[in-house]
Amino acid sequence: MSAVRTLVVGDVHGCLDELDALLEEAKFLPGRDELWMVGDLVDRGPDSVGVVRRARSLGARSVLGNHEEKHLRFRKHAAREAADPRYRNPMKPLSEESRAAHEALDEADWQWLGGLPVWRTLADRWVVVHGGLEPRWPLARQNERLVLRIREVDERGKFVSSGDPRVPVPGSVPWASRWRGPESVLYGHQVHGLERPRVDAHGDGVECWGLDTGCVFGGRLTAFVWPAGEIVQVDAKRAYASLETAPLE
Ligand SMILES: [Mn+2]
Repeated sequence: MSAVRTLVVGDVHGCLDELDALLEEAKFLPGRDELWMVGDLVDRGPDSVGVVRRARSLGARSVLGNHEEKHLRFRKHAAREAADPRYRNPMKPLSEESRAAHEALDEADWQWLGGLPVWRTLADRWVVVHGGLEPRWPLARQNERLVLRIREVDERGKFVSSGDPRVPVPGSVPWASRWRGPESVLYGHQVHGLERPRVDAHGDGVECWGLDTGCVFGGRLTAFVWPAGEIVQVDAKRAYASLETAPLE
């Protein structure tokens, strides 16, 4: 029997068939191996609820993605609206598919989603977080909402955004290119490419691996395998959404 491994899986976005194929490709063995996820299990793809249920049944440890956070926030507003007819949910309505998944999640699913942490640490070296970390602050001072959504930073390592993820602020760079540790980071959220994960390595043992290789956009689903530091991937069966036109947050 081989040693205990932890698989850290990139953004699944409802791609249940690909998640199952990836676990098979990695010869994942429940009870021996651990399954970790970088968040955004839901939305855009064909079976968000199925992915949540699979994650739960395998005892997966995920961090919170911005899509889970949005569903949880929507649910809180909806509950308040139901209790108080004068209250208006300030959020935009969910898309039709998001709404269908939202309504199909059961109480145990919501409990599980509501308990997801914003980051986890793996083996005293790696931080697993959905979006990333703001390089101007140490881990302990990160903003918990921002780390779900960060993509680009300015020259001082401060979060910047044009409001449209497809339009970078002039002079901005991916946060991972400025992060100097001491933690190494495994993250998702930003599709840097549809094939290989993005790796930023600074020569001092600090590495950032971007594991979202756009499965839902017809790319690949990627797992980082700890402690070997290897990558396992499967191809998407098809593109379920368009990287050019899907609303990004
Ligand atoms: Mn995301």
